[in-house]
Amino acid sequence: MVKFAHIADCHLGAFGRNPDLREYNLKAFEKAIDISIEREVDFIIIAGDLFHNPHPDMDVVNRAVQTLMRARRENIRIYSVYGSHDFNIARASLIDVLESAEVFKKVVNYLEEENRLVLKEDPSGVSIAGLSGRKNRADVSYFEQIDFSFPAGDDKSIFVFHSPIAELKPAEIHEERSLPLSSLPENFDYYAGGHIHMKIADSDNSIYYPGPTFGASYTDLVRDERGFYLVDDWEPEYIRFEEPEILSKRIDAEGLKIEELEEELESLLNELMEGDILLLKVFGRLSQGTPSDIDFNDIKSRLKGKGFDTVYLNRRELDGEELEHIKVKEEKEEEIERRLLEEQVGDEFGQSFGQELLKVLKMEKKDGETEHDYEERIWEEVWELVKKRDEYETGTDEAEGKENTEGQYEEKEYSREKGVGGQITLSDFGGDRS
Ligand SMILES: [Mn+2]
Repeated sequence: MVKFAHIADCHLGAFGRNPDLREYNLKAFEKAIDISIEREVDFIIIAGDLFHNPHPDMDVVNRAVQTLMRARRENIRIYSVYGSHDFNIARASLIDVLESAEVFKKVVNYLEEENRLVLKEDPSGVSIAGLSGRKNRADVSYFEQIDFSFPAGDDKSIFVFHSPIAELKPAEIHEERSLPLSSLPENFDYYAGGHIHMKIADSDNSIYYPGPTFGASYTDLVRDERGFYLVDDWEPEYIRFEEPEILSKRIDAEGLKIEELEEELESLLNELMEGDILLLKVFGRLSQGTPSDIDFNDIKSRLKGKGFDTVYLNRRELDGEELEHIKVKEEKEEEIERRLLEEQVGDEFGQSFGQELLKVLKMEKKDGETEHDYEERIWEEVWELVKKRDEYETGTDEAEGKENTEGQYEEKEYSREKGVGGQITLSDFGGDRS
């Protein structure tokens, strides 16, 4: 009897600006692997987005490899596809490096001449095939192009993918970005999904999404399910992580005067609260005063003093009545930029996005670099930043009950040329690039 773990959307390296959340995220992944080892699985499937970006920090890589190698030393095989985050169209991603080092095997194995996917056979006798995800409509058309008529066999089989399925997806994901159920290859015994950051189980069709092990955004953290699937003799069991305990608070500041918002915050500070992580969302338009009249750093540290490991403040949707006058003191250029961003941009992510964007835009042309190459380089860097930001601005905040049109899975139409002559090639899609 075969036993395997189905993990997805670990996003290792996420929350780069919040060391506590970054650590929680890494720990959750380690826990998933360690539980898989304890439960003596034959193999582990990682259905994309193992890393938060294609070239993560080396300390994150080191933690991930140490963890994966614990499983490898117990002779547990690991199979993966690219997600939308850990894939880079232009350069090899860390996923490629880990495959080369035989930490795991990619199960995207496509024969271009024959236009078909090849199954990889695990020593347990289970055959595995997969397709990687892309932040792009390309993956939809890809599924339509590939011949999925696998040679019939008696082996049990698993199909790994990193895309939303139209019939199963949450409402905020656009229909046209999703695959119709009918586009999945038939007759697999288990469909191991990734990309959707919530647990979805369609037992009729044997399609499962475990959702993230921890999450990579505020919206992910507001959702209360984190974990992975452990599949024993083809029966999926959801392993839910009860820890860390995440508490979510919201303050509607619509129409409040600044003093009234301060009172609200004070009364929150007097509330009895327990947990490891506090998520605080303050939103709405003040009728008088501006958000920067409030010392949010002080509020955060006082909330933290109530026993939380970390306080994650989201005030992107908090607006003031009038714009402030910008005061410029005698300070260095960088300090002015940093201060203005802190004053004008509500959240830490936006502030660091602004800083990084300014840094990129100030990059100088290298010696010998052509104008064209220089522009390309700047564009690539900006593109990477924008992708990160779009991913951060995640989908509908359910508790809020209103549509957020900037859905996590919605992509803007970027006029990027794809592949040769604009054609989408398999290497665009994450196949073997050799
Ligand atoms: Mn993801």
